[in-house]
Amino acid sequence: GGDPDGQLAVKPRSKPQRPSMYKVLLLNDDYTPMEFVVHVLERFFGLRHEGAVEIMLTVHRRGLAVVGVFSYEIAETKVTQVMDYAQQHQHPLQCTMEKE
Ligand code: NFA
Repeated sequence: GGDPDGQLAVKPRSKPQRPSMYKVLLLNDDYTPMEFVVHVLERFFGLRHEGAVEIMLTVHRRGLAVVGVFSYEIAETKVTQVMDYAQQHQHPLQCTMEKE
């Protein structure tokens, strides 16, 4: 026949979509030490010290900040790592994600 492997049988109905990206957000609280937040940003987000201080201060002053934008799986891993690490150190630091 004219289509031996069947690859022409179905017309694509939508363009291939880029993978959705997710913002990872850090939230302010009254108790987590500033130095701990800086450490978290360095450890889990690979930020330089100066950049980590800047983002920490943005969270402190504005209530939250975007720490980075990642694929779903990477964003979820970051959130879990930060939440587990904060809990291990008994700090109430909150980290969450939202679709960009
Ligand atoms: N607001 C916290 C403090 O004054 C510091 C903090 C910054 C906590 C960013 C959480 C996120 N110790």
